Amino acid sequence: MVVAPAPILEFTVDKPVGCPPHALQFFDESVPKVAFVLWRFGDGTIGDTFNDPEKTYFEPGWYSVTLEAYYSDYCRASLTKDSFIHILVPPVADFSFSPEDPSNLEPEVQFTDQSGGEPQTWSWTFGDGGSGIGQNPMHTFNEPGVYPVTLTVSGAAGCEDVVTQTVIVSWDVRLFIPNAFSPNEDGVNDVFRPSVIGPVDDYTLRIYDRWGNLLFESRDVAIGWEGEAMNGKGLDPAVYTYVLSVAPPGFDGFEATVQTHAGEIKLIR
Ligand SMILES: [Ca+2]
Repeated sequence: MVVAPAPILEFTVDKPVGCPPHALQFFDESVPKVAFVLWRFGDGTIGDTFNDPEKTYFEPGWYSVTLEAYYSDYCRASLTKDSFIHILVPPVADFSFSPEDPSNLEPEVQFTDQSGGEPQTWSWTFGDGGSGIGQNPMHTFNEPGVYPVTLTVSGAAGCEDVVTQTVIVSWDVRLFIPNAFSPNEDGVNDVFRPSVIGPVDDYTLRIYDRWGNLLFESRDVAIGWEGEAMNGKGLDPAVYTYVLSVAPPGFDGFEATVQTHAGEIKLIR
């Protein structure tokens, strides 16, 4: 029996550090190369018969790699490189934002990074054509709509993660409703007219007396109650009831939320 001399085992790898899933290639640099080899990749998997195997690691960690060469009939040589492959822990992208229900009245949104791991850079797109960098950017949405906001974080060795959340910016209206007025034609506070800030798609103001009789109705923001009944007769000083219903426009398929307010209005002469 002729016993071949033991090969001098050696191997290298093209990319020893990476993010999962990390694909790399080992190179058998042994002299002489042995036809039958076994690779132990350190994650429980093995490869055989290939001198230069490709391999993908899926989990973060350090991996020791062993090359075993079977030469002659019963001879085996092996080389282990400890902690040869390093698969990094990628960051996990996440964020919150405030207010959670922005509107035309509150269009500035503060975004706050909540990512896990150790991101080193942050890249944002706000879904309206705007973009930003930095960990906690502020963004102003110029009009109501449904915006997909995407945060991309990257950590060591370029490990990246991406998350998208939807920000809904709605139309909103703010109302200021007086509780008294004096329709005595002195030019001061002669009309009961709630003031409305923001766009209005639908508006109804109704005034009732204490018996529930309708005294006045307006469907125009600009037209208020001058303290008269339906027949134009001036009413006596008393407390009356108003019911006000205001709806901002819908947008992107969203129905607007109708605001309804009821209360008392004191008529003073
Ligand atoms: Ca007055």
